[in-house]
Amino acid sequence: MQLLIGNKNYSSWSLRPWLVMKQAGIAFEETLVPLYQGDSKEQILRISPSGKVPALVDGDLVIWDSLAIVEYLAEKFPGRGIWPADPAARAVARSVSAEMHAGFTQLRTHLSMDIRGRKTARIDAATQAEIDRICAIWTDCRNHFGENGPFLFGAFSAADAFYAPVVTRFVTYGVEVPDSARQYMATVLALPAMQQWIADGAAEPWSLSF
Ligand SMILES: N[C@@H](CCC(=O)N[C@@H](CS)C(=O)NCC(=O)O)C(=O)O
Repeated sequence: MQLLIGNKNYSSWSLRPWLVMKQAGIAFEETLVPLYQGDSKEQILRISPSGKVPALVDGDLVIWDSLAIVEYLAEKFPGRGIWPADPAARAVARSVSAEMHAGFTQLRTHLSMDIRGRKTARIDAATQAEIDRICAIWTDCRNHFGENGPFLFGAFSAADAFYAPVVTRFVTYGVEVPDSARQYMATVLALPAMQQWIADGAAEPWSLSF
């Protein structure tokens, strides 16, 4: 399988399926197209019909969109723990992942992912409300489903991958969060795969300003 991704420093959507695949031990080749360069769109469109990354190529099949990719992988590799095994936990994991996939527009606009950057953001009331909602999601998941491990649903699952870019944004913009959230962030950041992604992003030559 081949995973088409954007810059590791900037492409939050690419990080999600990449991290899922690494954590699930799924072998794949990664193809990185630096975003917003002269021919980026053309290069992406050669593989991804939406013109966006990520896209997963499996033989003749192309799957674009991070959530569709993760669902495909969960079906193709059952038993790798991509979603929690318990149906109730799995349903909530899908809910919080879908909430991230479909929402948090203030965060996306004002705190865009720039992993190696250290910035200050003007956090208005609407953005703060989204930050509070994310911290509440993390606390609720940890309290209800997290007893068997340090992640949202105990063991690592796709839900953690969906929130991994938020973890890096909170670091980049020095967002103040409760201790429980800080602990969860440290857990995600300590993953060897996250460390690899962060180091690869830090070494990239491209610099984008949003
Ligand atoms: N809903 C899509 C969003 C994909 C997306 O917006 N990707 C951005 C990069 S993080 C992109 O490809 N931007 C390049 C462009 O629009 O030209 C997903 O979940 O995969």
